[in-house]
Amino acid sequence: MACLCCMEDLDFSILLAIEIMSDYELLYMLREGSKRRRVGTSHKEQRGRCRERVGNSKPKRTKLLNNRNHRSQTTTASTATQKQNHHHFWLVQVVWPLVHMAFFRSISALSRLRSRVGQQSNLADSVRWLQTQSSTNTDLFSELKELVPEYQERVKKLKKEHGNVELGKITVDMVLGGMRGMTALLWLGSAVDPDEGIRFRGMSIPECQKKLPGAFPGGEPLPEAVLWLLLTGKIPSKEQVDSLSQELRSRATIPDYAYKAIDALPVSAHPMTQFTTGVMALQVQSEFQKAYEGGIAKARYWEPTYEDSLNLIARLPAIAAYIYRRKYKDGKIIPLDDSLDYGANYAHMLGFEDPEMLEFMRLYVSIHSDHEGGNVSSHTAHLVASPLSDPYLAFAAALNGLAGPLHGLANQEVLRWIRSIVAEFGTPNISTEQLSDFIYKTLNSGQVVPGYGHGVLRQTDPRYTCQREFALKHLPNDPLFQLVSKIKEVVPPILTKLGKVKNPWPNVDAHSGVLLNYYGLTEENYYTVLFGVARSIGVAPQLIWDRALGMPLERPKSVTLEKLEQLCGKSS
Ligand code: AMX
Repeated sequence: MACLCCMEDLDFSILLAIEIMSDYELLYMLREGSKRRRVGTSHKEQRGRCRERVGNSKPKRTKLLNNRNHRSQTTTASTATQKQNHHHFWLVQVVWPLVHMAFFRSISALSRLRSRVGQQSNLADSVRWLQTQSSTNTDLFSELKELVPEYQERVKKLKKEHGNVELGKITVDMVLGGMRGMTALLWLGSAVDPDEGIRFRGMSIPECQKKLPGAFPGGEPLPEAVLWLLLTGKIPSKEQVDSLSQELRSRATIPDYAYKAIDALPVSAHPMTQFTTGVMALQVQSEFQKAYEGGIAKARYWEPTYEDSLNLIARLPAIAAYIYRRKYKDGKIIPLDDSLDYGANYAHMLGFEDPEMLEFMRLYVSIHSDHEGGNVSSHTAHLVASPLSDPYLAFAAALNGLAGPLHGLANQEVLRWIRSIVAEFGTPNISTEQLSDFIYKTLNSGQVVPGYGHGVLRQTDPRYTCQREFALKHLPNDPLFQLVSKIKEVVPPILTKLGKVKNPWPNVDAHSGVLLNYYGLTEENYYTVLFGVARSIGVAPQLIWDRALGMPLERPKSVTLEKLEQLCGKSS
């Protein structure tokens, strides 16, 4: 422990002590592992027993020594050599491996903690980081159930002890400017930094790509893993993710009337209109609505909300795929494949089998899942759920917000705009001047450049960057990808010159279309449906937490224009 004294940060000492403690547990677990497999005890029970054993180890050892002393007094054959052998046994078999393991684990813990010194400066952050390292239940509901009381306590404490702490001031600009920069929502799953972009439970996209389980080693993060992370704040193991995949597949049965509700719309209806209709039809099966009508207690609201949320997430790909098959293909339903994960199954039900497309869908769904709480779709879901509307009602409302061209529909607009460039010049291989002229033409006709700008971000969206990396790896010579790369060079200086655009850089929607197009999903009007399926994975966890934390009906105060003028008159 001497090295701890050299450490500048007390957090490190505490965390290192936790790490070392867990080494003893680990050793006992390793030794007990084979027994556990034989008798079939749960991991959790085993962990409890390990704790007991660590706690009891000293008295047991003393007893053993006493017994040995007793034997040595009564047995004349107990020689000095036997004693030596016994000591040797303890030294080699028990003490040395413990010291050895504790030493090396301490070194590795130290280096991991040291590498975080720049990022994590307080204990709360560091402990949160440790919490994301592991979890034990393979069942998501059980995992969540353990966490709910802890989070409830944290929120209760905050309200009681710090309810009056100010988070900022509200200006006229904010009221007239779409509430930009107004911190007014609790959102557990993710946060957007203007320069760094999204972090899912504190983890950037590259970190998620590294740490979350994929379909194969080194593969893109599985959407199920993102769901687990967003809901629990913990990094799931592959075993946990596989179990969640299986659970989602088992919940994915679609009632016939949902297909019929979609069929009642003309095929020409926009895919997002068909999608919202399908979600509304699924609402008939809401567990929350049934439980509420049955008089469920407030403390248990989150449980049927969890059921609805998982059912909704599980059923969306089949509904969404049906819409695609109905509108653009032969209308035949491709059944779910029991061997595939969530993202791959969605691609499969759409009619795609190329492993690269399946992998892209995993990435696509993962990165489109969540983008903190203030964006139109997420905020809408949270708002609509606040008077206890069930997750289906809330999510259908969110989809209607996502269908706006300044939000989720931008992905369709981007590919349409890129195609119009190609149509104008007859080739995607155009000069910088030609592209520049086209961009000015768009702006001069009073339109926005789709895929550029953002309400919060002030740098290139990391969701754009990871799609670009995927494209560089798999389709570097695709002409439309090359055009997208050129657009990224030409648009920002032009938008900057306008003098009013706060963020001239590309957002998530600037890239997805060319990748989908490359893999054969060419119907751009469908793109927002993909976004919608993904968004359920970000929105649903917050709806569950909203109910678990007893979040109240949302009801901000509005102000009339006259009152605003009057207030401004007073302050000038
Ligand atoms: N092209 C042209 N003008 C743009 C622009 C763009 N890409 N982005 C912003 N502007 C303009 C705005 O229209 C506004 O003009 P106005 O004062 O004449 O009304 C001015 O610049 C200031 O806007 P801002 O503060 O920079 O942006 P915002 O927060 O009001 O809006 C957004 C953000 C995304 C709606 C806007 O950048 C935009 O319209 N982008 C194009 C559409 C798009 O890509 N949307 C997808 C966003 C990501 C997502 O939600 N999926």
